[in-house]
Amino acid sequence: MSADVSSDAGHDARLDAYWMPFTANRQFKQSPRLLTGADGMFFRDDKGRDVLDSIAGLWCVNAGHNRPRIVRAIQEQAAELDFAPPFQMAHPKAFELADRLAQIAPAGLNRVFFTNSGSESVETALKMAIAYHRVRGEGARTRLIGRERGYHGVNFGGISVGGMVANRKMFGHLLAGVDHIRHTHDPARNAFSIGVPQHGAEFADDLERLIALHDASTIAAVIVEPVAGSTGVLIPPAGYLQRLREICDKHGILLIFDEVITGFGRTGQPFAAQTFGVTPDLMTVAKGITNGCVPMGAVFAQQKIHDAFMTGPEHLIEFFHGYTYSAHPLACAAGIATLNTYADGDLLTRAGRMEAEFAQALHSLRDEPNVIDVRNIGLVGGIELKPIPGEPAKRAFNVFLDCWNQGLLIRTTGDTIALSPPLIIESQHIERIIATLRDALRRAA
Ligand code: PXG
Ligand code: PLP
Repeated sequence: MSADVSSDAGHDARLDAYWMPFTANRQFKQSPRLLTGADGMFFRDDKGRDVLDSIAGLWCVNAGHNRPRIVRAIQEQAAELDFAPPFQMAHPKAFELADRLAQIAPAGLNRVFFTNSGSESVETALKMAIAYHRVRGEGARTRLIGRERGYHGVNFGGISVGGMVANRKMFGHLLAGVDHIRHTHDPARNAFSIGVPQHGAEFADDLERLIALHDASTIAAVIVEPVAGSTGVLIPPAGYLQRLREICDKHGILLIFDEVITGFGRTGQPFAAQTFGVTPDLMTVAKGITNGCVPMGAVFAQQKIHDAFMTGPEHLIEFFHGYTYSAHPLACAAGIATLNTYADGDLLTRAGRMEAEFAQALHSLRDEPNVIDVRNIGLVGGIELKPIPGEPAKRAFNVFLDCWNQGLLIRTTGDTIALSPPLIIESQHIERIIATLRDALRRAA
């Protein structure tokens, strides 16, 4: 863009109209970072530089960028059937994709409801949980329990059960009847744990405290991320998820796993439920379901939950919920091609095979300046930095800008660096990520 169109703020005025999501808009527009192409492990920017992608776009491009099979499937679908209404109508690929997804899902999660994002998946799951109890005659179970530091997207249900303060405090009273169990972060006991931290299964007992307060008969569901991503990569302590499952079972409360980030191979199995051996009643996904290529999300439900709705006259709608673009043909075509691509490369279990090497590389940063914790599981890494006094998030943002200038895309949240590379990552990419980060951490000291 030419420099002759400038706004009062001293940047190109043609950047003004786009109000960017979750972005420091003014900082960005002074010095834009524009991506114009991608292939495999790399983005290309508008200056023609190759930028190594250590975050799979935004935790979504799990098979790497611009995979030919997925690209072709989208192109062919667009030319064949652009749109099909999803209410009272369908197209064949919606059934094919749901069936394929059910085959790789954790045990029993064999009913699939399509949405267009993780946020929509969360709203859908919360509504399913409340309605499920109602159709079974337990209509008093309306309360939803989330967890401190949780991220469940940005819609009102999601920020209500979510626990990231900045995402909630601006937006009023949110949903009524929501409470939160405590988070699982315990650096005093668990800092620099390699993989699953050993201490803190008892944090799950906080759910018993809320049950004692509200009574189980008022609680519909508990929603947690198996691994909390957005808040800065918190790995569940050994035994914690099992304990949550047991408490939910004891009290007839549904357990929802939000696997928007952990789904599709991130932790070493197709889903974190399988990695941790704990099966939820409902499971939300998005992102990797189409390798990030076309927006799509889904909710997986245990068959008993689906079947509970299948009562009443057969010509009546059973669940009054859905989106114009649920099971969009382009998304379904991309989803099927994505599952084929994952299968071809054995990608949904590759994070487990790469975990030890990735962990060792990450933890080699522990003695670099201001590193106060390193956390990892599968192909997820978190590096927590000591904040600059009085300027939270600044040190990590400086590291982010430095890495960008060195041709590496990372992600930061607060003062934690989060890494979630495409599952096709090779040793040479790991080495480059760690070397670039090491230099940037030293410069940010
Ligand atoms: N649940 C979880 C667990 C997520 O991680 C969502 C729901 C919402 O998905 P959508 O598709 O509506 O964005 C997410 C999304 C980050 C980051 O930097 C994480 C997400 C989104 C944007 C940034 O950690 N996760
Ligand atoms: N708002 C209005 C006025 C609508 O008519 C619709 C859908 O028909 C929506 C919102 C919801 O849009 P979507 O189904 O894409 O979520």
